[in-house]
Order: sequence, then C-alpha cells, then structure tokens
Amino acid sequence: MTSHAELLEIATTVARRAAAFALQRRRDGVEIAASKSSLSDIVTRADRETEQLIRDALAAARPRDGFLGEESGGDTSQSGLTWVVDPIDGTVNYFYGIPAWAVSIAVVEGDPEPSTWRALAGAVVNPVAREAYTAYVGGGAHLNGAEIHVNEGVGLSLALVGTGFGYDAEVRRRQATFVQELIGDVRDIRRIGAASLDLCSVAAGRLDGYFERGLNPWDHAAGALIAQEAGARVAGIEGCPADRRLLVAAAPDLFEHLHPRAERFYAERFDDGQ
Ligand code: LIP
Repeated sequence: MTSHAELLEIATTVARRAAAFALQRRRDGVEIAASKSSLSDIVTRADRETEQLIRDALAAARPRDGFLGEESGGDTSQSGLTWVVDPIDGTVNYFYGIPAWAVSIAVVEGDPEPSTWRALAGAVVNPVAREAYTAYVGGGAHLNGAEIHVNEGVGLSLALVGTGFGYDAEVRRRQATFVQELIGDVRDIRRIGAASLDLCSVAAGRLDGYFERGLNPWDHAAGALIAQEAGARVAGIEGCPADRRLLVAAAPDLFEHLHPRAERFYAERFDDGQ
C-alpha cells in the first residue's frame, strides 16, 4: 500500500518535471492550439504537450490509477485512485508571459468528483517563481519544504481577497457585480488568474481569502487540499464540498463572514447550469 507521503513524492516529482518542460516551451514561444468554451478560453500546444508528459509519467509510476486531465479527459481507475491534473493552470497568464501559472497535480480516492472524492496528496509548482506548494492529508502544507499556514484573526474589512472570472463575457459581467458589492467591505481584491495559485496564496498567508464560481475539478483539486492542510476551510454552496457552483477558502474565522456573502450572491444570481 503506497503511503500518502509516497503519493505526494510522485506528484511533486512529476509536477516539477512538467513545470520545467512548460517553462522551456514558454521560452521557445507559445502557440495557441485551439479555443474551447469561448474565443478567450484558449489552449496552447504546450498545455497539451505538458499534460501528455504528466500522463505518461503517472502511467509509468502508477499504471492502475485513473487520470482526469483538463486537456485529454479521463481514464477510469482500477486502483480506486485517480490523478486530477491541470497541466498549465493560468493558461492566459502563460500565453501573455505573466509569471502566475502553475502545474497542478492531485491524487484523489473514490470517483473523480469534487463532491465525493477524498484528496490524498497534491502539488502546485510555479517554475517562474521557483515555488512548489505541497501537501498530503494529515501532513500539513509546505512551500519549498517550509511549513505554511493561513492568516487567522483577520476581519472581513481588512481581508485581502482573491477571485476569478469565467470565460463567458455575460457570466463575467455578473460576477463583477459581486466584486463591486464586496470591494468596499474588504481591504482589497486580487485577481491572480490561476485558481491553484489563489488557493496556495491563502495557504501561505499571501491572501486572506478566495472565492470563485465556475472552477473545474482540476483547477482546485491540489490547491484546495494544500489550503485545507494549511488551516483553511474550503467549501461550496451550503457548506458542501466545493464544486463548479462555488468555492470559498479562508481561515475558519474569516470564512464565517466571507462564505455567506458569496453564497447568497451566487445562489441568487446564478442557476446551477451556468
Ligand atoms: C483558470 C482558473 C482561474 C479562472 C480562469 C481560468 P485555466 O484556469 O485557474 O481561477 O479565473 O478563468 O479558468 O483555464 O487557466 O486552466
């Protein structure tokens, strides 16, 4: 039986290799391979090549495990474990050369569904910043091997809060109305552009809180575990596990004030299909 620490070692080793590859491809020049849900929702050749590198490395190390990747879909697990992968989270930042993108690799137990899975280990590697965030369940969270912890005792009015927006212009317009509502009640808002780095920023105390609607499983699988192991509460609508409808992450005291605001807005203004 492979330990959680051994699973994390695999995730971290593969994420570092993939991040180095993606960084070199960035330096070589980035080409858009296609657009997905909208013209602004791009996928680069490097996204696809990096995911294939990750897929091949994980298949060699753990041939019976399942795989769920942003670019190449899924393979059913025979072992009960599935690797959930975003090869380049923050694709638009990557395309523009903004140094806020990361390789995100998590391994989960059970179906690859955020509402039911149990995340066991996760690694988020930002090669430009030379930063590797890691966690396995019960092992705490680390940044480059040093333990990290969320900021506690921060009230809403002094909270630095991250968020993000969807690729659909109409959805973005409505999401922005919540930011307009909230921005006067918090210290400030940050839009980093990569959910995995938003969640790791909460874990490291670089953000006090984060919320977003419309995330895919691979966007938050690793970052949410890292934030939880750093002391954050991470949840969605009605306190259920985070999913596409909503993810809120913050230290428990701030969460009690931030989550109801986000939940009320998103439950009232969006139906589940959007
Ligand atoms: C991104 C997320 C980010 C969100 C962006 C985009 P991608 O993922 O990490 O939080 O605001 O719109 O979805 O597409 O770069 O993998």
